[in-house]
Amino acid sequence: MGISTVAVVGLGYIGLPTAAILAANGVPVTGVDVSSATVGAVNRGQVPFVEPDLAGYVSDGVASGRLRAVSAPEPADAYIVAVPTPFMDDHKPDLSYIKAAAEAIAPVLRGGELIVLESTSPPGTTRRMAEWVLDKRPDLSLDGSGDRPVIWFAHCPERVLPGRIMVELVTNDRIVGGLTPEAVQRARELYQVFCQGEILLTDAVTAETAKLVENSFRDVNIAFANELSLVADKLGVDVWELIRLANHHPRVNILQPGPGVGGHCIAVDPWFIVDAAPEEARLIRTAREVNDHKPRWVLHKVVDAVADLGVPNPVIAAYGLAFKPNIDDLRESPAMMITTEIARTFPHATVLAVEPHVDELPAKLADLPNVRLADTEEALAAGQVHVLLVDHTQFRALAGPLAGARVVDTRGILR
Ligand code: SAJ
Repeated sequence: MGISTVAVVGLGYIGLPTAAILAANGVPVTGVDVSSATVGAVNRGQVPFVEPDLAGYVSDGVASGRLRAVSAPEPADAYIVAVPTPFMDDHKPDLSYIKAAAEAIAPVLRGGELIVLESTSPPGTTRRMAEWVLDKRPDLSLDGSGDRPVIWFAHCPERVLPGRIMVELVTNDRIVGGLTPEAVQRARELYQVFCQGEILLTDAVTAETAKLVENSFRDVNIAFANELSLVADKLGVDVWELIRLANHHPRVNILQPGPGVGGHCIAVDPWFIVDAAPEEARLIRTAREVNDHKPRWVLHKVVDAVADLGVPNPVIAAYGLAFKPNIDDLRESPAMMITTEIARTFPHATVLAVEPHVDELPAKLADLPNVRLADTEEALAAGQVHVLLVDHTQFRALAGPLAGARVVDTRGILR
């Protein structure tokens, strides 16, 4: 059976771009989401979050009739599951969204469909997803055994960088791993519709682990840079200068330190490896701990700066809430965490949060009486301690205005 219709389950940062790019390539797509607000927005051709170029793809897809959002799965030839896989308090993966997606798809299956898991997942999750589907549909099978119609299961981890999603969806190489060789071939056929990169074929568990390894590699390397920032501070050395010089070595390429590692991927995925191999994944665990410690270290620097200022009701300006530059995504953001903790630590201070990419403060900050959203001009004029948390392009111009001010610069903006 060819793939002429696709359902994408989960219209978030990955699912919606994937649905839109399939529609742009001529495939009728239904996007499925449990949020009626998201379904409504997409059907009006709107995008509920900021991602360059996505809005045009979505509005074109809806206008062409090839992209439609619904609140429950409808029959399709292929399903792409792109739902969140957060971790729980003990760092164990929460697979409840995948289970819910599997159980929602199961009733509409006819046999012969492909189901691809794109969500970043611990090793073995594609197989568990298959079990959840087949538990609901014992009349179907993985391999045609017992003369039951087959459902093909595969994993194709998303690898796009927020901020460049519409480009990287097309140009990145993709890893496709199946529970059976036939599933791999069918999944390749689906991704060939829009992916111009190489499509690399393997089994499902290797594909799942490859994704986790990619993000752990980056986490470990950022941890190295963050650790250097602590070492350099102790030695009285400028870490940005230190890294710039070391990177002149032909085989050294150190990343940049920051206030910590944010986002829903790099700060999460390494824990899936630690959970799967706790005795073995020592470096990966330590890197997570180093990166998770960094926001607390920054908070201490702010406490020192406020103590040095020595006034009872200081005005503290925090620049940036997003988890990285030039996006509006505040999830797992160390800047959010630090700003919240500053406000709690100094209840008599006024905290001016500057985030040009949002119109209102997220509830967690809005609930604090001493925090409000401010623009850069107000923060520069009123702030007595300035905390630079995100290197948004517009903050690059702050070096001049902040010359001589009391600054905690976590991103090397003033360099
Ligand atoms: N960061 C630093 N220093 C650096 C680079 C990044 O502190 O030198 C921080 C950022 O500020 C941010 C965090 O790390 O808080 C993560 O940002 P990122 O740009 O490294 O990555 P993400 O989370 O936006 O996207 C990553 C990408 N993975 C890799 O580069 C290996 C992306 O390709 C994945 O698709 C994405 O995770 C995902 O969804 O898994």
